[in-house]
Amino acid sequence: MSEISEEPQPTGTATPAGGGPADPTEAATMATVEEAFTEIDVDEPHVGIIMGSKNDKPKMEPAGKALEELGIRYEVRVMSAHRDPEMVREYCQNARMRGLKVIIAGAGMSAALPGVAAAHTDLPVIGVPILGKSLGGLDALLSAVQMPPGIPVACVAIDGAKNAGVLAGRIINA
Ligand code: RP5
Repeated sequence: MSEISEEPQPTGTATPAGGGPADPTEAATMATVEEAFTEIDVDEPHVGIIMGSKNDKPKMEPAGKALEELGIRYEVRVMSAHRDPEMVREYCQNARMRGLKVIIAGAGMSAALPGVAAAHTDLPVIGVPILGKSLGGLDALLSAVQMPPGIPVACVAIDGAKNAGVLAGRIINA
C-alpha cells in the first residue's frame, strides 16, 4: 500500500510505448479511453507523507500505519524544504493533479517543510513537528505551527505522527 522513495516520482498521464497510435481514429479512441480512466479512482494514493530527512522515517511510520488501518492509500517521500526546495515545490504543486487529498509533512529542527508545502498547494497540510536533539522539539513545533494568515498548517503534537494519519483520514472521510 505504501511506497517509500527518496526520488521525485514522474507525474502526468502515462503514454503508450512507441509514442501511441498513428491512426487518427485509433488515437481518438485512445484519448476517450484515457479520459475515462482519469475518472476512475484506480490505486493512486490519497495522502502524501513527506519528511525532511530519511532519519525522520521511524517517527513518521505511525502516520502510515494509521492510514493503513483506515484503508487509505498513501505514499512516502523524503524531501527537505532547505536541502531540496525545488523538489518540495514541484511535489506540492502537482499533488492535487496527482490525486492526493492531504499532505502530511514531518520535520525536525527548523521545521519549514509543513509551511513550505502549504505555500505550494491548497490541499490540507498536516504538520508533524519531530523531536530533535535540542530544545525538546519546541523549535520544530513553533516552526510548524506559527504560520501566517492564509497559509494554514494543521499541526499535531511533537512526534504526533499517528494523529496526523488519523486526522488525514477524518478529512478524507468528512
Ligand atoms: C530536518 O532536520 C529533518 O526533518 C530532520 O528532522 C532534521 C535533521 O536532519 P538530518 O541531519 O537527520 O538529515 O530538516
